[in-house]
Amino acid sequence: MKLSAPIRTSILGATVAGLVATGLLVMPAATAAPTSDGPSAAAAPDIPVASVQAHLGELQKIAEANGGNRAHGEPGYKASIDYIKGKLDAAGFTTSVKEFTSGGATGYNLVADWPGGDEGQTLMAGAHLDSVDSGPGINDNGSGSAAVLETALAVSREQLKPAKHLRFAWWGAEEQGLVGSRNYVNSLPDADRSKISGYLNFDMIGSPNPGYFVYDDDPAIEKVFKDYFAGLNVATEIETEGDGRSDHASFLDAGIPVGGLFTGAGRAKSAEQAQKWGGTAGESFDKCYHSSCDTTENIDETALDRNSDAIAHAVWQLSS
Ligand code: DTR
Ligand code: CA
Ligand code: ZN
Ligand code: ZN
Repeated sequence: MKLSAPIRTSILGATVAGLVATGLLVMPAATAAPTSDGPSAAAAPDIPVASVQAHLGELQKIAEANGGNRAHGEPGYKASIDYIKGKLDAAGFTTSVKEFTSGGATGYNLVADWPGGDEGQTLMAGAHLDSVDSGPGINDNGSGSAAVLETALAVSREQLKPAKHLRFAWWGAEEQGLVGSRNYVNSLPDADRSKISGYLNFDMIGSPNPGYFVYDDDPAIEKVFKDYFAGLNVATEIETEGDGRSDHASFLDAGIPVGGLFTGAGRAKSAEQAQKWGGTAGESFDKCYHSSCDTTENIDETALDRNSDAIAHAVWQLSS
């Protein structure tokens, strides 16, 4: 007797269920579709530290050609913006320069969007581009600015097509009190603010007597960085100096998950830290912090290289 298909299916289903229940038939475990940020995430390319250092050399030249600094309100800052923007425009980014006023002077934020990805989930990475008045600000914060730039250029070289939308930013007037980044976050409509899945901040990542500090504001982002350095067998510590001390605070205060890296400023490296990281105990992580000697000579190449590669790793993984 020809059974109708639904009846055939239900008998077969019952038989299979019975066999499974008795252990006579083992079904393969259902495998969840690989999550977008699981092992399937493509690995980030190496960021050539020589390229990052070349950007630092250009920022040094800009300071030398503009009164010795790249500070808010000074010509060296706008020249820095123009340098970074030129590289991004040539690499296919959609860039915009947003003006603001602070202390009676015009400031500028540079925002660069990589076309594509889900704009409802935008991953941001940024760094402040301004220096203090007293010097060229190569570690503080040419280092973060150049590493974020070179990571963005790597996205272009690889023609990355991440699931999330990628946005990079260079902030003005951080040294005046996070003015540029606060202006950016405050000017975002709530709907746009809620689309930012995370903000990664990089302020001083090449200190000459470096520590390896990871922001601990968001556990998931923190883990990405900590696991990366663990893979290099480089110990890390939680960044404790910076609550409110850099541009991530502007995003954190708006409820956006943040993370980032830091190699230390004016505090002295302890004996224990020197034991695990090398360098000089009892000396500042950056003895030229906010000084005229914060030049291209004020950079530890290994720290700059490791942190640049960590930035690329996090951008690739958190946007996949
Ligand atoms: N305020 C930053 C330097 C700084 C001091 N502590 C931290 C912690 C995390 C990031 C940055 C900093 C500046 O002078 O730009
Ligand atoms: Ca590298
Ligand atoms: Zn500073
Ligand atoms: Zn800084």
